[in-house]
Amino acid sequence: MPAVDLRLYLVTDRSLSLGRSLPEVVESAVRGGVTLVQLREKEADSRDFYQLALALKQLLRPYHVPLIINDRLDIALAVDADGIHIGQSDLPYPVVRQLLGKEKIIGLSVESLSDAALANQWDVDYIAISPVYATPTKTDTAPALGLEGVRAIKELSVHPIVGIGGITQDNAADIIRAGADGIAIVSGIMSAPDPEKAAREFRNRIDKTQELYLTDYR
Ligand code: TZP
Ligand code: MG
Repeated sequence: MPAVDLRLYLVTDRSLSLGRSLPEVVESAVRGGVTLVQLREKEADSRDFYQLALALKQLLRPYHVPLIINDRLDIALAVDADGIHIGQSDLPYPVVRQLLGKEKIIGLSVESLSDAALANQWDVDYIAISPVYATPTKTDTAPALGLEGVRAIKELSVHPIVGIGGITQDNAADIIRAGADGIAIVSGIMSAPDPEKAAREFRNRIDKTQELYLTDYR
């Protein structure tokens, strides 16, 4: 299984990019310290999604930042992406693993403690706690799990964990302190006036918190 750096995970949404192109925002964010990028474009048709995926793959290669495709196994295969992110209503994990192979990253959204417990039987590369907080970016979510949910899932899960949903500069450190290995952000970077600066600020908060955390337990 590939090791994956979850510290700052950018999840895209062109509708929130304030008219800027996706490659422009993504490159800026990566310069600021994003460690992983997920192409998640719910309105894109297949051709559009494919072209965007190819463009991001080329853009990210020199930065050694992996490209993850949301949900669309066909697109992940077509562009030889680094991995895929699936949710509880997408293709079942074992099917996706079989089709994509051992070398690719597969992330799975968990919406409850029981989803997280079930995921322990699979060799997923990470789980995403979804959502940590309610967010206008995605309203058809399960109830927010909060910091309590992050702590409880950290306790029971054998997998690396990222939190998603309503994460801002103000609460980012809390999610890491609750046990997450990283945070996944849509609007906090996509809609930032300066995505590079926003990403750098998130990274500083994450890195500082992880350092303190390690010091505490050494
Ligand atoms: N899955 C759960 S919440 C969410 C997704 C894709 C959206 C998170 O967006 P934001 O703007 O970072 O709250
Ligand atoms: Mg999905």
